[in-house]
Amino acid sequence: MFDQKLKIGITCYPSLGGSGVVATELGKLLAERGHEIHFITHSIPFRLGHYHKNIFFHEVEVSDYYVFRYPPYDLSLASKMAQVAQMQNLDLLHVHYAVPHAVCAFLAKQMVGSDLKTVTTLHGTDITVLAQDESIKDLIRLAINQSDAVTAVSKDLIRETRQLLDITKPIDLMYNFIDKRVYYPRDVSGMRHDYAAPHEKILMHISNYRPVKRVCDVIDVFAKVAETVPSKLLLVGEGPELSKVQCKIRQMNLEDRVCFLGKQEDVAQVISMADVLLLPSEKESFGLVALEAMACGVPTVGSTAGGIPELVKHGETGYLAPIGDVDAMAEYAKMLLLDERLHRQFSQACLHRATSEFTSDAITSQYEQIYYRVLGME
Ligand code: GMT
Repeated sequence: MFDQKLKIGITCYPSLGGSGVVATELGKLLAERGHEIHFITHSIPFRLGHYHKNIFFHEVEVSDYYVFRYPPYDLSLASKMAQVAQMQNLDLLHVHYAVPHAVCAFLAKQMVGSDLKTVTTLHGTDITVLAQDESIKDLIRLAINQSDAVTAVSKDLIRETRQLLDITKPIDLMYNFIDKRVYYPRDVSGMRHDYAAPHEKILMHISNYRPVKRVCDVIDVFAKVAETVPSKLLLVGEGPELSKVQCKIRQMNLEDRVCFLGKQEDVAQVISMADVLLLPSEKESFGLVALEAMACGVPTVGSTAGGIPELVKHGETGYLAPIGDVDAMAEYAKMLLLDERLHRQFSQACLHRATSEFTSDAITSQYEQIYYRVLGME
């Protein structure tokens, strides 16, 4: 049964974030294995790239009927899911992020019938932030309970889902993964020279600059490191707190030592320039960027928030300190940057851990097993 090819609808946030990246990469990998993948989203997922055999895109169009003060995207999505499921004869819908996608999948299933199975993957703030909101908590609980299978990207997220929503049904652990054909240490010596002198180290932060990322802590850590280590800070990405961060950099007179790279497509190339990745988040269900760094041989210094300790092994592939403890994080970063032998050892451990524990091959197979299970094909 396990080689039976499936027809799978995937819904995610197509234009941003780790959840969109994981959903899109998973879709591509499943298509490579011969499954037929139908993305049902409002725009083409940004990581989809060029043409792929077995991958189809169905655009959700929102009605702008004049009585609607707020165009009802969720209803259009649910209807589109049901239409695509019926027309393409889908076996299942795999939705990433509980709100609104799992709720829409539940509605679609009501329209299509119980032969259509639904799998929900929880990614983080759909639980750690939204499930604390009393106005939608019950809706999230309903969507999770009505899914045929639920997965979450760390043990910590499973624990928090159970605690916040009082969920008792099984939740499968499904870590984020990397494609080792893409994520490996790149030779970026030429690029490094664009940002740092040969004797300078490079610290890097990559995120969407939401408050949960605590990017101001990144600046505080870097300022302490830069007191003793000749170094540069490269900031990658953009988001709501970027101007606050820029202001802090000016106030601390660090403009000459910090470079803004904005959003970058080729993360593996950019991340390979770093000596250390900084991830001091307040909430982080997994921390895909730390895995991407790990696969490129770059250790992470960050916080112990959420699922980060399940990924970054303290004292082996990076160092972790309590949220907000910028002094400890700076000391750890200095240890790695001032001791080449230690850095090489951590870098090797990173490569080993990324390629032994978090490969796309293994994790795609685990998702397939879940699909076969909900379809009764085990
Ligand atoms: O980190 C973000 O702000 C983006 C967010 C998302 O919803 O796309 O990422 C979440 O999902 C990723 C993929 O599973 C995880 O690696 C991130 O840790 C998680 N972010 C948070 O929990 C804050």
